Amino acid sequence: MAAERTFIMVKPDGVQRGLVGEVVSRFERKGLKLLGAKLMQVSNELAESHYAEHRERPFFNDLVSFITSSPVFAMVWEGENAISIARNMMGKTNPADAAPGTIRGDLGLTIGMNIVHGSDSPDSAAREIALWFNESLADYERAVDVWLK
Ligand code: RTP
Ligand code: MG
Repeated sequence: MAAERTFIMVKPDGVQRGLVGEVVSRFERKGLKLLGAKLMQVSNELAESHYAEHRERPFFNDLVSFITSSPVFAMVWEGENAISIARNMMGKTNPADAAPGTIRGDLGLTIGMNIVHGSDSPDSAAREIALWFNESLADYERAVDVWLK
């Protein structure tokens, strides 16, 4: 299977709690390849566009307020099955249901502040990468890649 790309973001709670390194480290150790990363303040426009699928949900305004409340750390990671692998590593949406060993299961408490976002399908990954990264992504080889296939 060809390498897949996914959009991952450490949400404001993760940045405020000093968990950026922990999250990056987990994806690095897994073998995924980092193609882009930036700490950024999210505008209302970007937040509403990112979470457009939830526009009619009762928690939409709270979600937009939360994601714009403090900087996030936005990333693109690449690897075989990167989208589903990252989702599995994140754990279920509600940290109360997320298994130990997952990011949300190990580090989170409530659904409103669940530390990370990850694309949930190839279509959403393509949409989110285009939305969050105007700049070109890194293009490089790693010697370790021969040990990950
Ligand atoms: P995400 O998009 O952030 O990666 O999370 P997800 O796919 O696991 O969950 P999703 O259904 O897309 O929901 C997006 C975010 O909205 C918040 N949420 N709150 N109060 C609620 O019932 C509720 N449901 C969802 C969560 O922060 C979730 O990550
Ligand atoms: Mg989602």
